[in-house]
Amino acid sequence: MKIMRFKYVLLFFISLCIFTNCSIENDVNKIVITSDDYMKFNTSKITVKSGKLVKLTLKHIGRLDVQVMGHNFVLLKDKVDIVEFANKAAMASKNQYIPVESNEVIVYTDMIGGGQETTIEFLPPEVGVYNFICSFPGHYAMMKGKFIVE
Ligand SMILES: [Cu+2]
Repeated sequence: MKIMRFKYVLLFFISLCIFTNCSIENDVNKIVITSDDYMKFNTSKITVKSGKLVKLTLKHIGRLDVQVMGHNFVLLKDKVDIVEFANKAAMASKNQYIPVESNEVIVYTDMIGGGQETTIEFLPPEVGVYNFICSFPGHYAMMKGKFIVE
């Protein structure tokens, strides 16, 4: 009986170890980007390691409302034209400026306003260089950069 209980306790700790694996935490690509009231990201280049989960946080360190100065992070698939995509996105106001049923996007965050932040987790696409933009109307001209998977 005691041995049985010991087994369950052991099993419990093993599964705890698997589900909350802290060593995996070191294996995560942790990215924090800030955006502001001046229509800017703080970086135009993000580099991540292939095969490792990306945990990306977008912060809006400005004060303006999401309706006026909303920002998001949109990672575009290879060979997607930024201008063409952004023009379509600009019309998708009801869908957080992401074209409905778009197959041009790898991943995107919520649209946020001043003082807010949002986090997404995803597995990076295959090794290569991708474009990221903010899809709020008109922002892509200044808010864009390269997302490099190596
Ligand atoms: Cu923006």
